[in-house]
Amino acid sequence: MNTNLTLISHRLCPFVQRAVIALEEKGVAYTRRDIDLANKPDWFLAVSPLGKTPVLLVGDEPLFESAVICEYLEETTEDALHPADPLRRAQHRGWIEYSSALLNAIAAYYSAPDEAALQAAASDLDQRLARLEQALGDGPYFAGAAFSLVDAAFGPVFRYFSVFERLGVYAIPPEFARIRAWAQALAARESVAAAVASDYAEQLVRFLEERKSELARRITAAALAA
Ligand SMILES: N[C@@H](CCC(=O)N[C@@H](CS)C(=O)NCC(=O)O)C(=O)O
Repeated sequence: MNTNLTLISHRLCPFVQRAVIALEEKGVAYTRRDIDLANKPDWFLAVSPLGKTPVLLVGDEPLFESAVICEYLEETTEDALHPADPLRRAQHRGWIEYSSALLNAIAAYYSAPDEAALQAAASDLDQRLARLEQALGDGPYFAGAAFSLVDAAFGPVFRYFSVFERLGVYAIPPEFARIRAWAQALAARESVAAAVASDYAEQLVRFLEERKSELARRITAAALAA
């Protein structure tokens, strides 16, 4: 690709990470520009109709919505990350949508205002993961040996769970062995690791502690007791 690509990003945003992973997998040159979503610059608002990251600037043409950005990269670059078969490709798009719903469920979990809401959000996560477990084959990736855009979408999902597990607040249930193995394979993939800074876990914990949520109270109490 000859056009300059700039990915307008936020350091923790899971949707940004999808686009970074696709760019890295395809070996496409790009510049990443992180912004502060709590203090959005005017130049960002001018190119982001929903005021959300990611936005990919293709030259000076803005593209918004992570799934759309990934589809554009797929159509314009080498190294396909979608299956060639139209039915399989459509199914992959469905599972990418599923990962977006899972990200919303994760946000509901870390924003839950009280104990009852936190427990309800955790069991909602369990149910969503149970359905996902049924969709998986032998791995290591979603569709077997080939890394796909579904993997790019779930890498950022599992990153939350790995931090939650380290904090002792939530983990992928052990009976979902296929998901646990898949999450490990994704964490070990170079493109997935490269999508965040090395201090991601500390930054995420700080972000979680700043919520006025039950999870924030738990993390803070555990840190005080340690
Ligand atoms: N559907 C969008 C979701 C993007 C999104 O929600 N981004 C968040 C950050 S992870 C955002 O920019 N939120 C706006 C804000 O925090 O003000 C996509 O897939 O790109």
